[in-house]
Amino acid sequence: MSASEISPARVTLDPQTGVLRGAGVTESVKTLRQLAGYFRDEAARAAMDPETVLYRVQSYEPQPEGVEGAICCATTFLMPGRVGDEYFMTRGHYHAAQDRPEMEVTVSGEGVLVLMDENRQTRAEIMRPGSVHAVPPRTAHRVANIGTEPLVFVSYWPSETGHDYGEIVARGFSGRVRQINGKPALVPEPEA
Ligand code: M6P
Ligand code: ZN
Repeated sequence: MSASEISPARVTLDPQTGVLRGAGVTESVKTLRQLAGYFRDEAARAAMDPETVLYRVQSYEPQPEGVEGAICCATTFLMPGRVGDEYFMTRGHYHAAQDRPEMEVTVSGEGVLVLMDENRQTRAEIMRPGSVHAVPPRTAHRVANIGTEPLVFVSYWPSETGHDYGEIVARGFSGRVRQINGKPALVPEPEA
């Protein structure tokens, strides 16, 4: 029997910082300019510096989006801050392949995962270092940073999943994470 080489991983995820490195890792940035229309107080958003970075996402997708055959992962670095009384947050989305789930694992910081089902029922889970969150199929998901430091979390989903932002752009979430009397709360959002 001849020994074969044991090779190092081609991609690494730093467990302390969440930083993903290696072949095939891509990065994207979302600024306040790109989140026009997502926050409750659009006038407050428009009055802020449009180049303010809200979040960065480092992704490792072994298959292209929409093509089956892999599990993808991504680290999101979501900055602290607010637009009016609403905490900085990701856009949020449903999945194009609606029966596909996702998982979020918090690395550092303090956040809220907002989950909205097909009937637009919204609930929320606290994100803390080490917390693990199952996003069920057919459930829109968005993350808000309620802390004072960056919120870092790692997401896992099947490569064939795909993102669907249409419904969120059109109708938003039925609840928003806002600072009420100095504390974060999930506040029902009346339909327009
Ligand atoms: C997580 C995952 C990604 C998503 C990112 C930012 O990392 O859910 O798939 O792209 O958050 O969220 P969004 O695309 O909704 O702005
Ligand atoms: Zn998703």
